Amino acid sequence: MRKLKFFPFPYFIFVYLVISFIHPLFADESITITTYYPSPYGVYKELTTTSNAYLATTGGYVGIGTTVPTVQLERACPAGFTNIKAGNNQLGCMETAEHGSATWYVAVNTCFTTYGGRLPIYSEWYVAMNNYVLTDETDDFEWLGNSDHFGSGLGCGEAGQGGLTLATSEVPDATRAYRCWIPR
Ligand SMILES: [Ca+2]
Repeated sequence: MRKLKFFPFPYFIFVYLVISFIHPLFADESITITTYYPSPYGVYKELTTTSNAYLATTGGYVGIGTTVPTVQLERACPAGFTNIKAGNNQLGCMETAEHGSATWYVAVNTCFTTYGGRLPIYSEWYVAMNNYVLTDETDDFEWLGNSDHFGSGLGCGEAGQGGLTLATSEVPDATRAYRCWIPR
């Protein structure tokens, strides 16, 4: 009977080590975590759902661009804007300071190209001025986004000269101050 010329044990260790090294290079890892109350806290760098997503379903708030939301769904406002919110709802972001005079066309286009926003309609402008302290609220007329249709004496909305409740309309080629509005 032939004698075994090598001891097999080290050979299997070597194969095991090679497989252990190669396996993670080609394998996808899929981990499903099911948690029950109380659920753990977690911070994720990136999170993707391929189907439904449910957030803050039993209370709490959802923040986008903020870690301190105070209403059900809140987007952070850019610098220079005031967050307009009440009653667990964010209405939008109103520019805190007005722009210098420009035509209605320039005002509308500037708000869109700069912020992706628009001019506020009168109700948005009014509640922002009436509930928050913004600059130059009643020093002059500011363009509004409502009454956009021009013709037969109608014009683009304007408000703010001498009081919050003074609103009228003006032809869009006139020049007025304005501030931009970003809906939530
Ligand atoms: Ca003003």
